[in-house]
Amino acid sequence: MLRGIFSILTVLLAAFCPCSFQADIADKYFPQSFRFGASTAAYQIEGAWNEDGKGENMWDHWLHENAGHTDDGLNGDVACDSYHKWQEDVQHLKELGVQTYRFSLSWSRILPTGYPDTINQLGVDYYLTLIKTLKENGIEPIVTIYHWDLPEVFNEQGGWLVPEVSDHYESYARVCFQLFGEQVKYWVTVNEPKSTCMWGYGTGIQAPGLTLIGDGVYTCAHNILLAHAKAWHVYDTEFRSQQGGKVGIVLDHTWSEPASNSQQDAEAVERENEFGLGWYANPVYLGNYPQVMIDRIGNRSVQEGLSQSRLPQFTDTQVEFIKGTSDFFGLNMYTGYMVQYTDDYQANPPTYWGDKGGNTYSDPSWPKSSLDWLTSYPEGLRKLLNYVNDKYKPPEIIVTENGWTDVTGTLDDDDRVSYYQGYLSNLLLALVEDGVNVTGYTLWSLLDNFEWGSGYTQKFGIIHVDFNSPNRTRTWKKSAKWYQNVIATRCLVDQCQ
Ligand code: GBH
Repeated sequence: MLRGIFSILTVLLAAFCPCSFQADIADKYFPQSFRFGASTAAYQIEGAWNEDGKGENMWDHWLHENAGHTDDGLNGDVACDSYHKWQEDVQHLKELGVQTYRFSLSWSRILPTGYPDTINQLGVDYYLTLIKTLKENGIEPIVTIYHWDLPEVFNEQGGWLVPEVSDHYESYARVCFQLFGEQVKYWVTVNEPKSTCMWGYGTGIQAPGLTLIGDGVYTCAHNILLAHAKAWHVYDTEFRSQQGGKVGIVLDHTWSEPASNSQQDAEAVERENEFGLGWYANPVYLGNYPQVMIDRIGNRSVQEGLSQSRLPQFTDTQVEFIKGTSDFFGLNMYTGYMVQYTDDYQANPPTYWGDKGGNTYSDPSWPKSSLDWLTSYPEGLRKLLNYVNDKYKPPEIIVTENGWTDVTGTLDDDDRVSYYQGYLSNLLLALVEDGVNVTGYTLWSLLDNFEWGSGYTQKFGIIHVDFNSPNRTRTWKKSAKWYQNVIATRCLVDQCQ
C-alpha cells in the first residue's frame, strides 16, 4: 500500500516537478580536477568575415555564391559578432564559472592567402588577446585549429580531395603553434573530420557542396587523417619539449543499440561503430582503417568492376606515421540510434551507406529535438565512453561537444536542462563507477549561433542571441543558470553524497 502511494507520488513528481526529475541522476560529486566548459567555432560565431584583413574561406564563398544553401538564406558574415564582442563572451564564461573554453581559429583570418607567407597581425592579435584574457580569468583554452573553414584558395585547388592540402594544413598548424603555443596547452587538430567529409564531400549539404558519397568521402578522410598526423608530428618534434601541451583530434560518434538480439543486428552495430568511428579512430590509435571497411569496400569495388578499392590505402610508412598521434581523445557525442541489419544494398551506385549496410532509426521513446538526427539517449554516452576507453585506450578523454537544439530559442529551456543533466550524469558514472579517464566536458554551445545548413533556425546555445538586433544581445537561458549551479556545486542534483 505504502509502496503503491510512493510510486504514484514518484510518477506525479516526474510529470510535474519543475526542477526536472532527479531520481535517475547520479548524486556523486565531480572531482575537483574535472573541467567544465563550453564550445564554439570560428565561422559559427565570429562574423567580421572580411574585416581587418581576413581572407575568404570556403564557407564565405559557398554561401555568398548561393544563399539557398542554408534554410533561412543567411550566412556567417556577422553571426554572433564575437569578433567584436569577445570581451562580453569571456565575461559570460567567467560568470558561468567554467574552467575551460573550446573555440576554433579561423585559418584565413590568420593567413589571408592560406599560405604562411602573409601573417595577418590583426587577426593574430584577436586570438592572442582572447587567449590572454581567458587565462587571466582562470579559463584554460582548448583551441581547435580547423573547424571546417578551409581557405577558398585551397578549395579551388581541390580542397580535401587532393593530397597537397595536408601540406598546407601542416604549415598553418606550425604557424599556430609558433604564435599561440606558449599559452595553449590543449590543441585540437581537426573537428569532426567525418562530418566535413560526409556532408561537404558526400551529400553536399555543407561546403563545398560535393556529392561524392561513394569515393570522395574516403579520399577526404584519407587526406584529413594525413593532415592531422602531420600537425601532431610538427608539434611533437618542434614544440612539445618547450611548450609541453597536448595535441588531439575530435571525432564524433553516436551510440547504437541493436534492433534485436540477432547476430546480424550485432554485426550491423559493429559496422556502425567501425564505419562511424573506427574510420578515423583506428588509423590514429590502432593503425590503419578497420579491417571490415577494407574488406567490404574492397569486395564491393571488385563487384563494381573497379580495378582498385574506393577506399584509399595507406602505405606501411603512413600507417606507422599516423598511429599514436593523439594525446587525448576529443569526443563529440549527441545522440543514439537503433541499428537494424538489412540485406546488402546493391553495389551500384556505390555509396558509403551501402558499404556500411544497416538501417538506423531513433527509438520512439527517446525525446526528440527539432532536428531529425538528434534525440536524447543519455545512457549512450556512458556506453560510448566505455567503448572508446576499452577499444582505443586513449590516455585521456574530453567530451568536446554535446548539446540540444530547439527552434524557438526559448529562455525556459527545460528540455535542454534535462538533456544535459542526463548526459552529464552518465559521464559522471563512466568516470567514477567505470574508471574512464574523462577529464573535461565542453557543451555545445555557449551561444545560439550559425548552425551550418540550418542557418540561424536551430538554437543550440545555453545563452540566447538576438540575431535581429545589431547588438546581438546575449541573454541567459534557464540552462545557463542551471549549468552555473552545477559548476559551482560540482553536483547534478540538490544534494550530492
Ligand atoms: C557538431 O557536429 C559540429 O561540430 C558543430 O559545429 C555543430 O554546430 C554541432 O554539431 C551541432 O550540429 O542532417 O541527418 O544528414 C555534430 C555532428 C554532423 C550530426 C552532421 C548531424 C547531419 C546529419 N553532426 N549531421 S543529417
